[in-house]
Amino acid sequence: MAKLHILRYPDPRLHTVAKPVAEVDDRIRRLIDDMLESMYDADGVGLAATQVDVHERVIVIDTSDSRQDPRVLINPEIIARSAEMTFADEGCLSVPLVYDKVQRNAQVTVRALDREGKSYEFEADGLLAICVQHEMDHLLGKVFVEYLSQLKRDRIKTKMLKKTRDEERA
Ligand code: GNR
Ligand code: NI
Repeated sequence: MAKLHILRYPDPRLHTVAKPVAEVDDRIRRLIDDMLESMYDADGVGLAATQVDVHERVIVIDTSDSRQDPRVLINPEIIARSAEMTFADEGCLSVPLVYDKVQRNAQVTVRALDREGKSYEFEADGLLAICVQHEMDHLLGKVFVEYLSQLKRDRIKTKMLKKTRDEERA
């Protein structure tokens, strides 16, 4: 397993639209293992392949308290959404130390392939529902800060560029 570098906003590669996975093979399983290691190492609840500069439709999620309940979503689709919405704070490993509220569907039904390439479905609510929608946005090249005002986004951009510069100096 290997820890992967996570792209930081405003890296333009975060706006790449991911392609569907054609075949769930050992290359994809290796990517999944590396993404899980990177997600756990960074204390994240989810990670999309886009964030590690791989532009294929692969997501890993673990919203459990035990941090021992990994979920793998390949070629995910949302097949149903609740009319009910939720408005909750989000963060992103590609936008460290920034948290702000985003509106999402409160419940979603998801269909995806697992690491064996088998199709499965699940219903999500709470943090899991938010996380699925946040990760699927990444696969479309969208970062959560794009839901915020232009003013907030500009401030976040400046803060991230400074943070990256400071880290490079250190
Ligand atoms: O670790 C993460 N926490 C989180 C909290 C609220 C809403 C969404 C998330 S996802 C984020 C990890 C990440 O950046 N995934 O793309
Ligand atoms: Ni994110």
